[in-house]
Amino acid sequence: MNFENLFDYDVTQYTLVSHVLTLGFAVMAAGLVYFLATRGSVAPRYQFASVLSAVVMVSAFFELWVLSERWSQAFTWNGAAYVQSDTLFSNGYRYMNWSIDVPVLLIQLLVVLGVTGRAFHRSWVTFVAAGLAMIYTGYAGQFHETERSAPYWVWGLVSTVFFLGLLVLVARVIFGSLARLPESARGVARAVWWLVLVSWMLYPGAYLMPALWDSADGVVARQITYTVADITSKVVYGVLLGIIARKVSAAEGHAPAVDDDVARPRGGITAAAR
Ligand code: RET
Repeated sequence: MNFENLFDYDVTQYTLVSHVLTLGFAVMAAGLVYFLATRGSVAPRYQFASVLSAVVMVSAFFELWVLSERWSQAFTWNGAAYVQSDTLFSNGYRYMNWSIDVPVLLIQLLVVLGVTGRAFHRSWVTFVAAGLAMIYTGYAGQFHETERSAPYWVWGLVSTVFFLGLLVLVARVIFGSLARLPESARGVARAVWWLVLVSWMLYPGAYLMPALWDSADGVVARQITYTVADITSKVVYGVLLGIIARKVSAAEGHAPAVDDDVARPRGGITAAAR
């Protein structure tokens, strides 16, 4: 049982949650179009990263859509407030979505940063194992968030250990790859690190919300936090990785990316038309 089910909501609170959930899945749909449309601007070996972004978009779209439907079924207007109906709202759907998205987002990093061979295999296995362990221990803990008994804190803590391990690994992969990247891509790679650090920390923040702000406003804050985290960790992250892939492709001489990189089409119909 999630703490969303404990409160009544006024019109503003109810509508705000409904709007941010809708914003969430609308951005995922927009992201899907963007990642598929820009796929051809990178060298073939980086195009897999765009496909992975598209996979993340589709799974997040459906998860947030279901969650949004769930929100509108779980509460009904009684003339004074939105009150609980016979359907429960549940953030558990988010955890199921992360079990797809977290491994995919991390593998995407390896593809774009050009990690190959045994190093790729080793990082891939650790990313998936630590990612799933982080998610499922947190999933076990969130069932106890309304009473905040020992399992809530213990599972949350165990999950945090895996989370910190993952962050160390991500830092190693990013900073260990900088020397291999062209000069023009290094700043973006560092930005990816900061983005991961800040956007991923929002998820444990949302987990803690029942303990920090146990009220209907806390529910609104939690759903806004989740939406900001989703848009930054999935979409903005994918856009930044796409920029790195284009810069690396340009440095490797992939023609569409070279044009893109200097923002000035050369030759052909486009130049003639100018
Ligand atoms: C939990 C439980 C409490 C402790 C910690 C957590 C971390 C969750 C994270 C989730 C990241 C999700 C992403 C999804 C993208 O699609 C499980 C909330 C540390 C870091 C990046």
